[in-house]
Amino acid sequence: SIAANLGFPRIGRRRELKAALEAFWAGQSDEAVLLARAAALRGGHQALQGACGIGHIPSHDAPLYDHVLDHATMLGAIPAGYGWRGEGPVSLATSFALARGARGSEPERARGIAADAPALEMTKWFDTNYHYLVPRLDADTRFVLTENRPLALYAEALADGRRTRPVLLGPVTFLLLSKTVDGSQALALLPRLLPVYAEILRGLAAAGCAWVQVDEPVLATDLPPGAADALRLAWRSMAGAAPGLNLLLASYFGPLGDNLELALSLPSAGLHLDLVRGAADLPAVLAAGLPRDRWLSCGVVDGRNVWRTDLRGAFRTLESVAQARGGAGRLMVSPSCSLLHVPVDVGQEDGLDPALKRSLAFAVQKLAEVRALTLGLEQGEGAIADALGASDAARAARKSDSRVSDPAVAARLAAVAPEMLQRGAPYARRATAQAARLALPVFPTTSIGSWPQTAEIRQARAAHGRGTLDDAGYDAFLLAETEAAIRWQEEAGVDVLVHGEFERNDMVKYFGEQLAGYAFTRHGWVQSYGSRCVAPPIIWGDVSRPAPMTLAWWQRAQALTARPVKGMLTGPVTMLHWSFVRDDLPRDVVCRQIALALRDEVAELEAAGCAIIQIDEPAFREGLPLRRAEQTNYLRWAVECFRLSASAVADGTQIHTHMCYAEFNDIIGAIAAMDADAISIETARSRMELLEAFESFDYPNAIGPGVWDIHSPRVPDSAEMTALLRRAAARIPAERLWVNPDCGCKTRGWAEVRPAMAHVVAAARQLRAELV
Ligand code: THG
Ligand code: ZN
Repeated sequence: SIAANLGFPRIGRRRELKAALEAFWAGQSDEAVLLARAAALRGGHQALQGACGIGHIPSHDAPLYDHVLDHATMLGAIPAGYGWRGEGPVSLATSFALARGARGSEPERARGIAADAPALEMTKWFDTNYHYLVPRLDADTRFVLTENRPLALYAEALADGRRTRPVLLGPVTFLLLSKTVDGSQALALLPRLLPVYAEILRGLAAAGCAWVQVDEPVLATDLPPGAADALRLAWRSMAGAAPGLNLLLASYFGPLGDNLELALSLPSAGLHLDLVRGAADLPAVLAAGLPRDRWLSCGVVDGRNVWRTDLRGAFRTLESVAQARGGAGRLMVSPSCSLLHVPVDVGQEDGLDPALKRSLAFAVQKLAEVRALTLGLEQGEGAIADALGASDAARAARKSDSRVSDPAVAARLAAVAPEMLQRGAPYARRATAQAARLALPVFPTTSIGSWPQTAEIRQARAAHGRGTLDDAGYDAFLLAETEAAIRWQEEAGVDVLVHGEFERNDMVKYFGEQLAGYAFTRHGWVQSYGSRCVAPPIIWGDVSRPAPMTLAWWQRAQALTARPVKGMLTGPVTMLHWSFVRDDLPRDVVCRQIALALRDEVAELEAAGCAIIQIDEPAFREGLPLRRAEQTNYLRWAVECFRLSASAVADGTQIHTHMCYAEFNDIIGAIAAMDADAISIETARSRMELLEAFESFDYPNAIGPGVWDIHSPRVPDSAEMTALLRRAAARIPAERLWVNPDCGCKTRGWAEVRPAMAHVVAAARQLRAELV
């Protein structure tokens, strides 16, 4: 049996890739330096995996920015305007213009990149918090191999003495993740795509490469029409292209389920199964009898979470597989998916509680687990008795840790009654009470919550963290920023103000730090997109709220103005999705614990006089399970958790929520069921196309469709915003329409925010005038 890995974190244990990229973009290094740094990093990572005892080390798994972008540029799937001339290698300038939008720089002009070329759209990679760039295709797209990068990287590793297993995004998954701009069927391009795959695979075979990992995670989803046939065609073609080459078909993130037979029927030398999320597949795979001459890669180590593996349980699973197959031959032991989704090494976390630290495994520790399990298969259980014992001990310690379970939290959860999920009155009566209390104009204006996190704010936060700025100095600085923001909003004529969230950085971190049951890492970074990372907190115990979290800042802001200032909270579902969650409780139970903690905060804000409380749920949609059959259940408990957090208030208190990313159409019913009095959503980029959802579904409460796309530095004029607003007003009754940007403004600068918010207010005033 072979110890294998499917992908290693690219960013580096100290985010070396981030530093290299950002230095290059800032003009502080050149292309040669960037490429050398990236090569050193991947060489180091491969050596590290070798030292962990991994036999099949992945290569071509460490793109500079994003693997889907790299795949598209390798295939020549590059829209016009990005400076690529239709053949040959793609320049870094072109790749980065696709990733980040053109900057109008000299190297861009020299290559003919249009100064206003926008970035490709970003979207979430399956149900993870990683964003990939969406390739743009149309019926005329022609694929050419611009450069055989898997081959180049295989050769690079070989020159270092390592035989690696290149990773290749599968053709059907690639097409299904792409977007056609002309409404044509992406899968129709498959026949044009397959010769390029054949060329890549032949090149690898000729170089002596033994195995290629071809990722088709669409097999873990409900396949759209035509996908099964496309997979059959693609795999027949790939298997025939280089008969000596072993292809490992890799699916992950869930069971194959009804795609199992299809996956087994595809001509691959091996099949990788996610046995963490897809354990349900195993009996059927063994019963169906994957032919003995084919390899089975058992993904028994969780690549999506940070907990130590139950090594004994995983070993039992592997033994049962070996027994069913008549021996441990042709077995691979692997993480369930690429380790992209976990941090690099828990060894560098010196600030963590020691007991918690012993329960954790990041990428390096997970590979050691993979190695131990492989050794056990080869040499028998006795050979890994120490590792199994240590795993048992860590599990037992976690189970008996008195800090993990809080009886008061369990008791509160058990006492949740149905009426706690219900506001006192239906929306219409609440709206009347709120109108009387708030006396807002028609088409009220507001913003989503955050104002720019300027360089000064980041510097002050860093200085405070280092200890060079004391608590009082930092606090005075934040208060001055907040006061300036309040004064400016009043002058701009905004109706419902926000304090600006200058005291927060990542909101999940901000709230998690104030809740019991959460822990934080120092270096636990996970790539979010490009050079941007998040350090997800770890929920390791029952969650409760020892003290108010946002009350003081809301009170200080409200004291500065007679206009209403919103209370700003992050909702329970988002707090869950953007954390590493304990695996000893169902996710919905953890979510309900968070909801109860937030419910107390909501009640406390209300008691202090806060009339409008916003509970953001930007990750509500991304948490949707990949399979339709599981979506209903998720939506039920996710809606319940939101309502549990929001429903303790009186009719006259207004609850807002906010969601990022479009594509709500399929869950609009659930969004309505959240029963927030008002919701603000992203629509500006899609020019109100989102409102189509509201044609077939009568959204009952108030809604603020964004009129300004804050994701772009462009500041639209007020006429443009007025036009969007008129379109919205044609669908949504005036008394239920809010006017706002489409997301928080923390990534924008004041130079854009000031004029843009003035235009937002002008657009609302224009519509008020037209109404009269
Ligand atoms: N928080 C968390 N997850 C998220 C978001 C978030 N996922 C989706 C979306 N928002 C991702 N967006 C970003 C935007 C900016 C950054 C990361 C994700 C970012 N990160 C800093 C960096 O990499 O330099 C580090 C942040 C820090 O120092 O805390 O800029 O908002 N959990
Ligand atoms: Zn948003």
